[in-house]
Amino acid sequence: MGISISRGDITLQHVDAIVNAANSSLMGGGGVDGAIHRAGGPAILDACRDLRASQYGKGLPTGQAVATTAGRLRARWVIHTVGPVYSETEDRSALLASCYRESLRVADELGAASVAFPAVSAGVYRWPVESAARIAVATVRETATEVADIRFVLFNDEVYTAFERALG
Ligand code: AR6
Repeated sequence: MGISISRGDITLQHVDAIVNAANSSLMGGGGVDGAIHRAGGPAILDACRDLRASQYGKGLPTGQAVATTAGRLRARWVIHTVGPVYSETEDRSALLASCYRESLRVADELGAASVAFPAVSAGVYRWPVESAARIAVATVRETATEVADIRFVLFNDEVYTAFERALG
């Protein structure tokens, strides 16, 4: 397994699966979620609606992951995961780690050889960037997976630098 980082827009990645930092509703939102739905087109939202109408009637729980088509994106699949909202009074690190572990489990089920991750929870959900990067890198390193190429695609310098430090 190879882990790399790059700066930029995750929707432009040539990978088998792009991970989306979604919310439980799976109905889209801002940040990377908005960018993925915009670039991938309505097929992604249609697939999310189907999931809500079937096994995820109450939404996708925090820390879990589920795949849909990637629509018009170059990727074959989008893997939606729901990060925890950061809390100063409760340690939700295990839920954030679970997002990376579960996304890789879904990627293995799909047979994806390459996966791109954003910095889950590090935007609207306010997770401190250094901590988000440490949890992301440590969890991916600890997870047994068939995915050969794992990329963290970071949108700004601050997040990129934090991941660079976490990779060591
Ligand atoms: N490519 C890569 N990274 C991006 C992109 C992009 N195109 N756009 C933003 N980022 P966020 P969260 C970075 O807020 O904190 C949504 O409304 C961003 O700079 O997208 O998990 C959902 O619907 C940050 O570093 O996700 C949920 O309601 C990282 O992606 C909520 O936000 C994650 O920021 C989820 O919040």
